[in-house]
Amino acid sequence: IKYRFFEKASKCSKEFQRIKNQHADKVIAQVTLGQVLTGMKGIPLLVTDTSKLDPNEGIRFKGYSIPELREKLPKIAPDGEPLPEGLFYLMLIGEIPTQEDVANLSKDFATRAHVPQHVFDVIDAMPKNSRPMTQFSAAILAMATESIFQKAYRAGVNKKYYWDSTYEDVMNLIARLPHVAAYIYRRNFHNEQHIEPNPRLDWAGNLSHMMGFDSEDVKRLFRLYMVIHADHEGGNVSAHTAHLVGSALSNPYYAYAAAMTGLAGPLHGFANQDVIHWIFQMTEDLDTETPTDEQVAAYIKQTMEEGRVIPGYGHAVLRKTDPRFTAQQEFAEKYIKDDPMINLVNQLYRVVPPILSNVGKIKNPWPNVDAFSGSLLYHYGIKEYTFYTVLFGVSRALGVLASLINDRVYGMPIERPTSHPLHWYRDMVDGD
Ligand code: AMX
Repeated sequence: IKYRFFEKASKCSKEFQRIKNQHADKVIAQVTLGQVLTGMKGIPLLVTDTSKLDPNEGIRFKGYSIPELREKLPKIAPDGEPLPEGLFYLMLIGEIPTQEDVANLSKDFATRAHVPQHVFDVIDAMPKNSRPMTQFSAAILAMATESIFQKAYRAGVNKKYYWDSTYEDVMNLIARLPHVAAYIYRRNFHNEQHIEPNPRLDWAGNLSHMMGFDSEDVKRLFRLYMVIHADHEGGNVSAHTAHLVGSALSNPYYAYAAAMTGLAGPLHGFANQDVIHWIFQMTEDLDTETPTDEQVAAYIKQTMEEGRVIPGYGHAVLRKTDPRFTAQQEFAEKYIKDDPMINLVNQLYRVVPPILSNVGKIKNPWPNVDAFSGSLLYHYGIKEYTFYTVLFGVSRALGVLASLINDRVYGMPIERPTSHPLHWYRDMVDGD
């Protein structure tokens, strides 16, 4: 896989260098002050090849939509969900893998999956009430002792080979994340009764196993979950952070630990736990498990009047229902009959969008991926919702770290936009 990847990526690298050298003066966009002051939305500033987000259609990975991935990527059982290893292969190499390619990748991850003891020691040294994402980010940082890139850099490797040791770090890191995540889960919620990995299982199946869920139902959900959370082009907080930190030639462990501290924010990956927390607060405050649409509508309005957002709704880029939401909804319809939490999530889908639309300023009233994911986990007995963002974090490694290897093959420079004090912008509009 490594050399198949390099063969493809080096062609793109030549394109990158040619465009950079021959067309650097070409103007490709105008920047408005509004864009600068609202989070740089819509400015084409990054090169990311793994996936592309369309505001109306949603994410495509190397051109494939989520329904297409569910149909075309290799699966363990013909009617099951695609293996995330296959998506990783697709993002790296640009082709749908064969069953054999995916089996080889699963084996490769299994052979790299050993987590050094000091990483578990670092986790164990933290108070049990530290947030799971705090433990997860710290554990990834602690794993930087293993960085092959860092050793190669110190030994003076030529910059054209940076990609090689980055690839090794990325493969090792992805292989080890499920064990780290499961360790945190069992430590916090199952009395430190840890479960060893099973090297015969696929990457997502093994995560489910180590968390203590050996049913095919949960493994199937985890495969879907890991596929749909893997990437969302380059500008989201976790992907952009990994790219930015990586652009300083920080090793992949540093870059990914930083990305995870971004994912831990409520406007990003923390939203998946916030959704369940908010639903619980609502049913408690309304004193009913089955509120009417009118009660729910009033609660939504009250939340916004308190200056809070409705978690799981809205998006910086998307302008329609997130296809990742729809994929999970279809999964629930197929496999789950009448679950109270899922019923509430579906009720919110009916009630929230018209209210958010009426506010006027909210650009996207539709649900994002986080509106659904917690209810599925909850249904299968993973009720400890403070852990949910860690699962998002395991998955996001696939796309973000595939991009980091690309960055190194392309020889991307350090990222360094310009900043100005507020008066500079004021003078631009008011004169001095
Ligand atoms: N509830 C209430 N208000 C919302 C809202 C929501 N779900 N979504 C947007 N708004 C508000 C914003 O806070 C902003 O208010 P302000 O002008 O007073 O600051 C205004 O509407 C305009 O925001 P926007 O341009 O539509 O969105 P954005 O690009 O600034 O933010 C996002 C996008 C996702 C942060 C926002 O929609 C939000 O906070 N949603 C809830 C949290 C959430 O679900 N995050 C997960 C996103 C997906 C992910 O990364 N995992």
